[in-house]
Amino acid sequence: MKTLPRIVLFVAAIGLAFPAVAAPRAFEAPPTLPGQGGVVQLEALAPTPGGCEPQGSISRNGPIVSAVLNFVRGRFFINNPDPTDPQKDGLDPVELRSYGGCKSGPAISVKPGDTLRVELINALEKDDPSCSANPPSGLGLPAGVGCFNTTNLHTHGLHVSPAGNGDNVLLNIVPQTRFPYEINVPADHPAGTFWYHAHRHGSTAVQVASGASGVLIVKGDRAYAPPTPQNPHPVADIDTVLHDVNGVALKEQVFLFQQIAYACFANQPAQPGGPWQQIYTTKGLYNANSGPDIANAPWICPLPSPGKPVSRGVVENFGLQLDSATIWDTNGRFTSVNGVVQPSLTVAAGEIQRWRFVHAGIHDTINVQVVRATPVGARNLIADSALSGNRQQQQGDLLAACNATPATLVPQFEIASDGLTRTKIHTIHASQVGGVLESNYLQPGYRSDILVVFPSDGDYCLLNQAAPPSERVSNGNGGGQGPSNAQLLAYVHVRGGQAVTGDLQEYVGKALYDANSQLPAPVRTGLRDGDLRPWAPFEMLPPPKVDNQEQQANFVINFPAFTINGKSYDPDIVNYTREVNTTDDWLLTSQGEPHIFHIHVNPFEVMDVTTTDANGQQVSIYNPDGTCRPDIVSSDKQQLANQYCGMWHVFRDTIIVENNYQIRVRTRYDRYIGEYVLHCHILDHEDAGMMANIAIVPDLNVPGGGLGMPGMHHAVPAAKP
Ligand SMILES: [Cu+2]
Repeated sequence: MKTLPRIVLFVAAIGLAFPAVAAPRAFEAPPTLPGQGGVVQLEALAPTPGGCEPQGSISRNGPIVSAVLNFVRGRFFINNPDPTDPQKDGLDPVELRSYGGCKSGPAISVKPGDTLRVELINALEKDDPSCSANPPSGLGLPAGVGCFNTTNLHTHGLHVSPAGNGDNVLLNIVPQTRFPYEINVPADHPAGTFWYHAHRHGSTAVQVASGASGVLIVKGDRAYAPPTPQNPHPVADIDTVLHDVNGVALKEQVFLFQQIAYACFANQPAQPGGPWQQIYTTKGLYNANSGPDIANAPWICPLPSPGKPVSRGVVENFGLQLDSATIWDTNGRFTSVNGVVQPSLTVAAGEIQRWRFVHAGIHDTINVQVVRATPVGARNLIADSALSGNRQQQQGDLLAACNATPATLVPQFEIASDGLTRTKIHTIHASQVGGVLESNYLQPGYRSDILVVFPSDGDYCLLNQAAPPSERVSNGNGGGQGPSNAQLLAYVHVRGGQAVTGDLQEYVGKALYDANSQLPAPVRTGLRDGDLRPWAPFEMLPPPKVDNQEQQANFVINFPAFTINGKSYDPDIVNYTREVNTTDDWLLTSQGEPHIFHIHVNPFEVMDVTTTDANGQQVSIYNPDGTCRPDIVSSDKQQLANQYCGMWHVFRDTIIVENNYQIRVRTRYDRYIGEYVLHCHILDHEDAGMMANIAIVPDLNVPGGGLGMPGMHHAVPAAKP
């Protein structure tokens, strides 16, 4: 017993001599809401003391799913693999606007035909300087940005009503109030991976960059049924075939990728210009007047000392923390997976899993690759889950250990894009086309469901692969905003199981074939070969009526104006008025730098992507069979086209619009009338004005679009722009 203090001292001395290496962090599924629970009182929702206690509840009564979702300032910790981070155990204390005080929003799961009732409780403080008539100058708020404590809720990708208390993002849920959302998920809604996030114009980017997002899964159990003359395309869910020969469902993992842009401030509320003006970086304090040296330095959270205040990690300064095309690339923060940075996941060899990827970040591309690791030198950093340093510092070790080559790249078999089951499995691999090492290119808002299988024991990296220079946004030619350095998203340790020696695509096909003997022979054989049409909710949209004018959305930054078709967002203007149950073709373009088109309520079909050839002509990047043209994808200048390979006639709700490309999509305003929005899903652009209102009316050929009665003046859509 007497020796104990000396051991403690010895350990403490080691701790001083060598910076502590953060312990590996286990992969965590997203939090879930407690199954039962009373209504939570507003006054009970003070900042959470630490850790994740998903305040709120969820319960089911027949088809009614009732959830209480609390929007609170949560205090918790984000692990930081950088050993120069002086915080205890490498855990940065943060205080962020969050759902339930958790690092990522609770996962919510519903079935087609359910009514999802969400009691959204905004428990943030009424005192909100960003919402005052004269916000503090130091916050650097562009016109229209602010009210960071006002919120609402968007169910991204769901085909539900945008009106009333449905998926209505034109609502203001102010602090210290609650609102009853009622999301009626139609009985014929496709099963898939969707998500929810805050969407109040002006505070969307700050809130989503704080982690105010969660996965929203629609689970389906509709088995394959043969088409009949009365029902030529019966609804069936891919979920019903994703099981093993014993009927046990394939293991699923949710990867909610968040890019939480927290910074620690030398915050002195009384300073001129207002609070939240000085961010700690490795090179000193970063503020609105800093030169590029400090503005591009990684952010740190030092320990406070007398005379040196250090805030918890927060997202409060729009100008410093969000409003830059390169800030996420330089700030040193890590993309987290369900709230954990670089978690470790263990999988058995030969086990097919379904991974649901959700890009819940606000403006940076994630180029997902799965790469087999090779030991480098004496220490196997990947096997030990022991990469350390900030992102830039990890780069060397990561490139050596997880070098992507045709031999190390593990294919991803994509079964659904943006939640919607594809008509054919899309393999992301070392492409036959131009020899490109493909990535699963995820832009903010995208979802991708993949099947993945690891061939043998060993260690693997889930990478956010670096973008080549031609895809960088900063090279003057626009680009995809992929990271300049490869980054590790997660460690995957493959242990046990059965090694797979043959072709992985054949292995997955055979496993699906063997497990689904209930299917008619041609359907079963089709499934083996990647044909998913029986489970795809959409195949083709019939063309619009000939007199329907092509709709356009052209994204341009005319600094400081962020515009669509030359106009910044004006809540008072309906920019597009269209008729329910009709179809339109749309042309999407960007100038200067890429933007990300997202429209609510209805998905769209990607009809074509064209770019300018050497003669100045617009040419399709696709061959007639929908594969990418090798001469276009392999040319140095056109690698951006890779982003669109695999999208031909695919249904999505979000798509990157590269400058120098023309994107043609087709959409049907199915079933729902009401006002909703289309916008850039680079959410700081959206807040700054890159959004437009669209009204879907019953009938374009009658007064008022068929809304309201003659003489009524309060529901008449504005004239077309
Ligand atoms: Cu944009």
